[in-house]
Amino acid sequence: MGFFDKIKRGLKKTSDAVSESIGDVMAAFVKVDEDLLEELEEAMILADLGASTASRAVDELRDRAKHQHINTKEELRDVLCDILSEMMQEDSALDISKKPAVILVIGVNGVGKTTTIGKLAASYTAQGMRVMLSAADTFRAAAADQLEIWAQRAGADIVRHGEGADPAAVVFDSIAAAKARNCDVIIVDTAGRLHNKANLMNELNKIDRVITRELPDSSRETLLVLDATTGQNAVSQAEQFNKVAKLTGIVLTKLDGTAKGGIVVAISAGLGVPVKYVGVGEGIDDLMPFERAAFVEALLPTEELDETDEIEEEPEGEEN
Ligand SMILES: Nc1nc2c(ncn2[C@@H]2O[C@H](COP(=O)(O)OP(=O)(O)O)[C@@H](O)[C@H]2O)c(=O)[nH]1
Ligand SMILES: [Mg+2]
Repeated sequence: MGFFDKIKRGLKKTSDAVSESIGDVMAAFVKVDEDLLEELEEAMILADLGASTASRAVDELRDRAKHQHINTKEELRDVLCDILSEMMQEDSALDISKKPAVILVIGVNGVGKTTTIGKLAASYTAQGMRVMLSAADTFRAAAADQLEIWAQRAGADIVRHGEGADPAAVVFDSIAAAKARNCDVIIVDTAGRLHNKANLMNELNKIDRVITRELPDSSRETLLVLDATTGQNAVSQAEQFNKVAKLTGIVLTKLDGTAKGGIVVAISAGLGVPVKYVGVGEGIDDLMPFERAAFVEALLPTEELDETDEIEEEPEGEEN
C-alpha cells in the first residue's frame, strides 16, 4: 500500500473531522470574499491547524485570489492544497549517509518513541542495514525490555544497562559495539522527563558530547516524537523541546486514532522543523515517511465536491 492509501486510511478520523469543518465551507463555496475567508479560517482552527497557520493560510488565499481565477470548488481545493503544502517544511529523508549514523529519539513518556524506534529499525534492516539500538531510557527497566522486544522483531542489535544507569554511558557502549560490528545506524531511545527541564537538558547535553567525541564525522539526526492525539498540547511540547535540543525532525504518532491530525500542518508550518515520519498504527509497518503534498491531498475532502463519485460504474463484462 502506498503512502497515499495508507495515510488516507490512517487519517480517516481526521479527514472526517476536516470534512465537517473545512469541507462544509468548501461545499458552500461561491466566491472568494471576506465572508468565505473568515469561515475558512474558523474551520481551519476547528480542524486543529492552529490559529496562526489558519490566519497565514487565508491571507495567502486572499492574495492569490487577486491574481488567479478561483471560481469552482475544485479550484478552491487545489489552491488550498498548494497553500497548506507550501507552508509546511519541505519533505526530506533522514540523513544517514555518514556511517555509523546516529538517530537520537526524544519526547515525553507515552508518545511512541520506543515503538517508532522499533518500526524505524525494521525498515532499515529490511533494506539490508545493520542497526544498533541503544537503550538510554534507563529510568524504568521495563523501557529496555520493551526496546529489546522490538530489537528482536526488527532483527537489530541492542545495548542495554541496568535500571538507573547513566544514559550517556549506555550511548558510549552502544557506539563502541556499533563500531566493532560495523553497524550502519545507531538509534538511541531516551527517557523524556520534560517536567524537569534542567535535568533533561543536562542529560541530552551529556549524550550529545559522547556522540560528538566518539563519532565526530557521523551523520546525526535528533527526532522529536509527538502524539498527535494530544492536539495543541503536542504543539507546545514541540516548542519546549525545540528550546532544549537542536531538532532535525519530527515524528507524529497515532494519527490513526485521532481527529486532530490537522496539527501536523500547525507543527510543520509553525515550528520550522520538518515532519519526517508519521505513525498510523501499532504494527511494525505502520510508520510512513512523510509527504506533505500527499498528506494535504488526503486531508482535504473531495466527496462533496465530486458528485460523479456517486454514480455507480457499469458492472464488468457487459460490454462486448
Ligand atoms: N495507534 C497507535 N498507537 C501507537 C502508535 N505509536 C505508538 N503507539 C502506542 O503508544 C503507546 C506508547 O508507545 P511507546 O513506544 O511505549 O512510547 P514511549 O514512552 O514514548 O516510548 C504504546 O501502546 C504503542 O503501541 C501509532 O502510530 N498508532
Ligand atoms: Mg519508551
